This record gives sequence, structure tokens and C-alpha cells, in this order.
Amino acid sequence: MGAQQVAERFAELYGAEPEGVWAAPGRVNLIGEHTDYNDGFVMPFALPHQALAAVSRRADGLLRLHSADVEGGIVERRLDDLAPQSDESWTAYPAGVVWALREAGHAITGADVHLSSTVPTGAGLSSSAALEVVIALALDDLYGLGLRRWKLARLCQRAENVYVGAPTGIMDQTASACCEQGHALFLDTRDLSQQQIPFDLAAEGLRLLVVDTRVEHAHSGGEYGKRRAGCEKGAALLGVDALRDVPHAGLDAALARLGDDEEVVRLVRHVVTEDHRVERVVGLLRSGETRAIGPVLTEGHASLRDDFRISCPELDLVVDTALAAGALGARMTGGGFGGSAIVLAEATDVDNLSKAVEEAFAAAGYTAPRVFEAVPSAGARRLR
Ligand code: GAF
Repeated sequence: MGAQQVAERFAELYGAEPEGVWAAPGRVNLIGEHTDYNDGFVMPFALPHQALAAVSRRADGLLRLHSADVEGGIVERRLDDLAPQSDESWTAYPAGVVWALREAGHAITGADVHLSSTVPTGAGLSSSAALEVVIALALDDLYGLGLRRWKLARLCQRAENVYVGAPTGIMDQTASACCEQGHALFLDTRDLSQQQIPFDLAAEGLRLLVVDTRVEHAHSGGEYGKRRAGCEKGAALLGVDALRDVPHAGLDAALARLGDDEEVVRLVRHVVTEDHRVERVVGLLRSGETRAIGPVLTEGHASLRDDFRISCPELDLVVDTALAAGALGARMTGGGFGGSAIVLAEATDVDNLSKAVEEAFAAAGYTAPRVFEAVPSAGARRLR
């Protein structure tokens, strides 16, 4: 659905043209998983799949929300009634952003909103961050708040952490707000400093496939929070602010200090080696050795599977099958416990690889995966 259609549907629903239409994309993370809440490094890029929002202001303290993707009519909320963890439906994401903006002192007086998204939900591709960021950007524009993109991302993260109740890091919202077409975003989640790294796979005869396993995941469930708490325990035991402060060169000594707490040892090892993998990937891309990032991605998968323990049989099957069929590298992407994997491959191998993965899923009796090519796309922006 394009901006025109979203605007037309808005007019049908609310009886007037919207003041504007905005877009915010989903993302895949190339490398740097579960490092963001450890103050570490991540490297996502934006997908062409995006959430669109047609929005107009209101002055009467009401927020009216409608989605083309969900059954049901317009949902109406009084701004003064918005309260953390009072809503378990999709409306918690946009309403949470309004709550976070107001809580930060911004005088939002109401809005009419119509949303439509092409970001697959429950697939580890940041459909919720896309919803948050598109609303934040629309309200920032309409109310003239003049917020920087990183600040919008922080407010969206607060909506997700406090209002929705999912203890996620800052990667997804920053990716949606800040990514640029043709680039991956090298982000330091400690201070949100960013570098846009050119990432044009097609020019090198390469492709990156996303394989959505159709195993749905959620971050408000307990496992994500348990990993986060385990990492914080590791940092406390090591006497650092965050695991980001454990140098890769000092990893063995740090692990020795953790003694026989096997679970914390595994979590710490993943985070410290993963931060190092991000730096390695950045170095390889900068020196034009794009194919050489493949094995680093695959190493990252092994670490998430064996140390962080957040993979699942379907994700492992994608990775194993793709590598056996000649992929340069493959790994799960996003929060884990389902969702999607990425596969880096020669352009000429893509059809065979997709077929091999689809056949392996059929043979295992799994739901057919959704396979598509990921092209680094634009971040959030106003469309009209
Ligand atoms: C999810 C979270 F929302 C991110 O903050 C990040 O922790 C990611 O999982 C794992 O890298 O997408």
C-alpha cells in the first residue's frame, strides 16, 4: 500500500485528508546480536518493508487509531488515560509513543492515525519498532518538536520498555529512524554515535536473503529478559558498567574470574565475541572484503545457538542447509526464539539455496518459510 492509498483510507475513516503521511522501515541486523543492552555495537540495515502512517492532529485530548492490518474499527483512547502496561493489543505501540512524548514534556493534544504496514510481524524484523518510529516522526513533524532522530529512537524505546513492557535495547528503533539507503548502520549503543557503512551487495554480485521461519517470537516473554538479566549479572560480577567494557583481548581472564557460573560464562562469552565480530565485519567491509564477512556471520550464529541459546531447530536448519548448499555465511537475526535468518550468497547461487531451504523445511514437516532478498533501504521519512 502506498502513501496515496493510506491517505485515501484515512479520509474515508476520519472524514478529512490527513495532514501528512510518514514511513518507517523494519530492519535486519547484519551482525551484533544482544549487544545493544550491553552498551555494545550493532550493524542493522533497513528493509524495504515499512509501516506507513497517515496522521492529523486533534486538540481535544483524544487519540484515535486504526490499522489496515488488524480486524476491527477505530480504537479511541483519552490521552490522560494512557498508562504503562494497560494495553496488550497492537495499539500499545503507537499509544506508548504518545505516552512517552507527553511524559517527556511534549504538549501533544491528540491525533487521528491510520496505519498500514508491510513489515512481517513476529518475524524478528522489527515490525513494532517501525510502528513506534512512524508515529514518533509524524508527531514530531506535526507538533514541531524538532527532536533529533536518536532522541526519537530513545523515546520509542521507552514506549516499548515501559508502556508495552518489553525490556528491549535501542537497536531496532535507531535502525528504523536512522538507516540510509545502500548502507548498513554501524551503531555504538553506548552513546548512539553512528557511521553509515556503504553496503551494496548487488554491485559485487552478492545477495542477502532473509528466511522468515514463521516461528513467531515475542520479547515481552521471559526468555529475552532472562538473557538481559544474566548479562547484567555478568557485568556486576566483573565490576564493569556493561559487558561492552570487557575487552576481547581480556576475555579469557574475565571468564576465569567468573568461576563456575556456567550460564553467565556463556552469556559473557557471546556478548564479548559478538562485539568483536561487529568490529571485524566493519573492518572487512571497509577494506572491500565483503565475501569474507560470511564466516563471521556463521560464527555469530554458532555463538547465539551454543552460548546465548536463543536459536531454534528451524533457524538452525536454515543455516545448516544454506551453508551445505554453498552460502558464504548464514545466521539468525534479531531477538531469537524463532523469527528470521539471513543468508549471504553469490547472486548465482540464490535460486538453488532458496530451493534447498524450502525442501529441507518440507522434509522436516515445518511450515513453508518466507524467503526474500533484503536490499538496504531508506530509514524513516515523510512521504507527503
Ligand atoms: C530485539 C530487541 F528489540 C533489540 O533491542 C535487540 O536486543 C535484538 O533483539 C537482539 O540483538 O530485536
